[in-house]
Amino acid sequence: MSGTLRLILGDQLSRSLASLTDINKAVDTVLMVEVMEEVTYVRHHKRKIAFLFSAMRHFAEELRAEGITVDYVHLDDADNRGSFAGEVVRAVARHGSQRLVLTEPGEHRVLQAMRDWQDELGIDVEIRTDTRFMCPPEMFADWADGRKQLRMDFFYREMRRKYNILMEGKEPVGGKWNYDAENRESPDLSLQVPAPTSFAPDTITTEVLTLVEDRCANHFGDLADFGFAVTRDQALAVLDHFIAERLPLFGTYQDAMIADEPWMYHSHIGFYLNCGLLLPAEAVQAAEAAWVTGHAPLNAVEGFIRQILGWREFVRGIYWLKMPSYADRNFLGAERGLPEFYWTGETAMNCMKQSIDQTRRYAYAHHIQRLMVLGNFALLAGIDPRYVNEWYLVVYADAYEWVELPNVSGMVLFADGGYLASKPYAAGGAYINRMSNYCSNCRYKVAKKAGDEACPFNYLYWDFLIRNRDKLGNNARLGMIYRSLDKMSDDRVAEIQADSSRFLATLG
Ligand code: FAD
Ligand code: DLZ
Ligand code: SF4
Repeated sequence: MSGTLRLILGDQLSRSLASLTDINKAVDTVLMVEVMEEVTYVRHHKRKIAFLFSAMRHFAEELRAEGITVDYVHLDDADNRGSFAGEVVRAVARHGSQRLVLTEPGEHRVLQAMRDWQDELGIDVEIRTDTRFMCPPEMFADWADGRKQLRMDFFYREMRRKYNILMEGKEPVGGKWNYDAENRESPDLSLQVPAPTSFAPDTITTEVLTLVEDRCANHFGDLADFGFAVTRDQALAVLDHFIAERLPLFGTYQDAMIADEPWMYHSHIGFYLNCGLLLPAEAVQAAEAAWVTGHAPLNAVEGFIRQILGWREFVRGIYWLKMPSYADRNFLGAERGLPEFYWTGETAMNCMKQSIDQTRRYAYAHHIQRLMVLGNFALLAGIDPRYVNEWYLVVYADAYEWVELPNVSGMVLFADGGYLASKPYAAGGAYINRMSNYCSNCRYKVAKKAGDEACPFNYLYWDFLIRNRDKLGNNARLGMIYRSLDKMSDDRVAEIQADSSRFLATLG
């Protein structure tokens, strides 16, 4: 009798994955497939593809070393049908399988397809819950039930209590749930930021880099100096180095941006959490332990834990609760195309240029670059959420729809009308100037409000509020800002609109 076939996707590289726990090494087969459909349904960044293929190939080797049979289909294999479904059909025939075990995927699109496989394949298909997350979708749905708006802060408190993280009995350690008042310092240009943890490509990675250069030549992004972790041991080393070297200053400089310094005091573990090489619980526990031993202060540790136990689980909860309609939300009716410079970096706005160039080189930008520079511009300029979502899904090596979509449509673009965020994260140039050194080397003048030399974020900010008054005017958190707008003279409003029209017309 043939054993069970167990399909492992590129973002399921965890030995503790639900579909691997009961594997029978004597008869079962693990199936892993590199397929063009996943590479091109959006044309992912070259570095992201290379990272994932190398991590998949290393994971397959590790399973084999354990005595597990792995059927690994390479992108260039002659009969590769190019899709999950096509490769599953071939594998079922190859192995004479009567049973296929899966773990639920990270994207609604793939889950829908998997649900049809039972009928299409005529064999028993079992889809298991992904137990690697700390908040199962049902628990999130219970928490969200009856709430008109969802607020991460309240969800996060529940998670702290549930997992007893940074708690003293029923109270948060230190008496506060959130220490952001001590975080978010402006950048200190004399900082000696530690170098990122990086690994020289081995034979497997070198082969993959050649494959990606060859097959994905017209995709966005660079492959030079590839240094991602591609095994669990390497990913654990990234986490260890973060805890040892960066965590103590994580909170303080969480929002700071310095030209040519992409990595700052962030952890750079999103790539590994999202493909399964690291688990969220172990990152949370490592950070908590650093506080217990006195290695890192509470403001840093709490801030870091909130990102993983709070934000990461929160956005995933929203994704599964609201899909598929969430992907179509466009509350502000934004219709503009994506400016070409999001791909080329050719713009005189230095903050945008720095963030895009770095994204092209590393498939990475930290949260504030994604939110307050690249996202803020897309919001102010009124770019259609479909294009913005596609761009973010393509360009970051940690991007999968479950985490990318709520961040972009909910947090950045307010496309869900305020379900995830209580107000749009819109800001003028002063915020970027306060949190970075970008403005000192820009063709535009951040202190100027009007005219050709003025920072575009300054007039676009007000233009955005004027344009969307019918949708945002009643938002209590924007009341003061709209009152300031009301005090502006008609001439000033006309000037803002003229500057904005002139600038937006240049975007094509
Ligand atoms: P750190 O700053 O060190 O944070 C630690 C971890 O916390 C991250 O690795 C991540 O797992 C988690 N985290 C932090 N913020 C968030 C958040 N808002 N949502 C979910 N998890 C969070 N994160 C992704 O993992 N994939 C994405 O596709 C993605 N797209 C984003 C798009 C936009 C517009 C914005 C504003 C944010 C996005 N984020 C995304 C969240 C965040 O920017 C990244 O998780 C973070 O920059 C990854 O770098 P890091 O590992 O150094 O994170
Ligand atoms: C992102 C990605 C890419 C580029 N290629 C593959 C692949 O060839 N095989 C695979 O199993 N997974 C790949 N992935 C990750 C999938 O897109 C991801 O598993 C689904 O989107 C579900 O989250
Ligand atoms: Fe960006 Fe404006 Fe500063 Fe230039 S002046 S870097 S456009 S915020």
